[in-house]
Amino acid sequence: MTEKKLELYYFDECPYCQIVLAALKETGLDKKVTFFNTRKDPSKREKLITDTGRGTVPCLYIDNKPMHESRDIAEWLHQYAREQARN
Ligand SMILES: N[C@@H](CCC(=O)N[C@@H](CS)C(=O)NCC(=O)O)C(=O)O
Repeated sequence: MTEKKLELYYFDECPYCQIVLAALKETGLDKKVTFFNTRKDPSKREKLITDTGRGTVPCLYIDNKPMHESRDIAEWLHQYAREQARN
């Protein structure tokens, strides 16, 4: 299975982002993700709103397709890590 491009829009103070950051660490996928801090770089928040109509984080772009909701993202990360481990 080919690797997907993963980009996380987040900021540290957000508890929902911490759920996703924990999942990234648990799966080791933190080394595969490009991080964009929307508080440090407001242009990324603008991009998020343009792309999705929502400025909330976390948002994980999977091959340029945005996914919101921390629990959905964490679940997807665990599933993806399992698939990657099988190959
Ligand atoms: N249900 C969402 C909640 C996300 C959320 O409310 N994030 C807050 C930060 S903790 C946010 O982005 N608020 C808008 C803002 O700060 O601009 C999830 O679980 O991911």
